Amino acid sequence: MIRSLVAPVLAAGLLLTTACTDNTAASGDARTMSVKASDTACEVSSVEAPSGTLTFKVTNEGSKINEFYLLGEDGLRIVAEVENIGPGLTRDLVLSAPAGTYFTACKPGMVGEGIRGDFTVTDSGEDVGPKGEDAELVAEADKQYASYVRDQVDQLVTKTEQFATLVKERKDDEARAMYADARVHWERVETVAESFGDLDPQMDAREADLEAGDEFTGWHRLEKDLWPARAEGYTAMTDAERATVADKLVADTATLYDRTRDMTFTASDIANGAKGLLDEVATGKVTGEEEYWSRTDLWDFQANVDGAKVAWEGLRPLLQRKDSALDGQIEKAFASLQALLDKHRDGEGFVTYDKLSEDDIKQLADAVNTLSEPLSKMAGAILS
Ligand SMILES: [Cu+2]
Repeated sequence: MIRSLVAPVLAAGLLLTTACTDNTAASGDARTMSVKASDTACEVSSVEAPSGTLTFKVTNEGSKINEFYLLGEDGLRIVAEVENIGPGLTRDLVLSAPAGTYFTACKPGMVGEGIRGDFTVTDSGEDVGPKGEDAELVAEADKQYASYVRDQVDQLVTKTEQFATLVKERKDDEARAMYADARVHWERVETVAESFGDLDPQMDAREADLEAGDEFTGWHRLEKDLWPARAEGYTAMTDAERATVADKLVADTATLYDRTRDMTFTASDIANGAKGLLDEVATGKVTGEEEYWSRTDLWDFQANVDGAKVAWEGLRPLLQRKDSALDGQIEKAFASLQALLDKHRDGEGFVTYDKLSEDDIKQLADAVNTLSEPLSKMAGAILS
């Protein structure tokens, strides 16, 4: 779905940037911004910071759930974000940012372009990169995560092509049978896929999140046509409409494939991505909104958790050096969440969302929050 993000590095020039700095006390102030987010405003305490580890302390003073983004120069690429900030809450976004031009954005009510502002990261000239053994551990985590991303997108390409063919040939039973399984590969790397601002709305937008004038394409468009039962007064797609949407999905997936071949990830990217995946679960999957028509939300839920877990596992050697207690907390919370999810397994997959009781949903939501809490501290811990 359309929210969230990791901070993959797109430009070759960014590859040398770093994931780690220190001196939060000494030079920390200039790198710590407070953000007052309300339903109508997004006040960032400074429009500039020196390159290095930045902290945005985002306080939601409004009445709607809010999100905060740092966007790249193109206004599309999500460098890092924190979402699901309830009224009255403060959440930190910690990331390592190279010099460059950015935008800040708050998104009250989690819709629209957001309330944007300019933000500049100046070149501090400091060698803020991880050093010695830390640098080796980050390099190893990057290697692991990048290969995971490539592998998942590889599988996504194959399954999306098969799915698209079934849809076009109107082999609907077979298409329905493979829908959730194909999407797993998208959801495992969802924050990376979403970091390309253009692809996510085309491929994974949910109808409920569209705004006037937006075209409804991608996975969920086809999902609705395959499972129209909850769609009142629905007009089925024609063969031509199906072909257009299916072909576009295949083409967009091919673009995603190309863009993920040479991606590299900083420790900040990986850590914020793990948290972003959990945010995805909290805002879309546990609520049953993601797969409104097919009710296959638990497949996506598991896939987001899988992706977050892989990200954490890659960073563990570093996290254990920095904060082994936090690592232990994360480990425990992953295990509890998984045990709970396992209760809802059915054959190769899961029960559909409508089979969950209110109590089941509450338990799952609590377990997600219990994991989100320490996971949201991981970036800060490893960048310290
Ligand atoms: Cu999604």
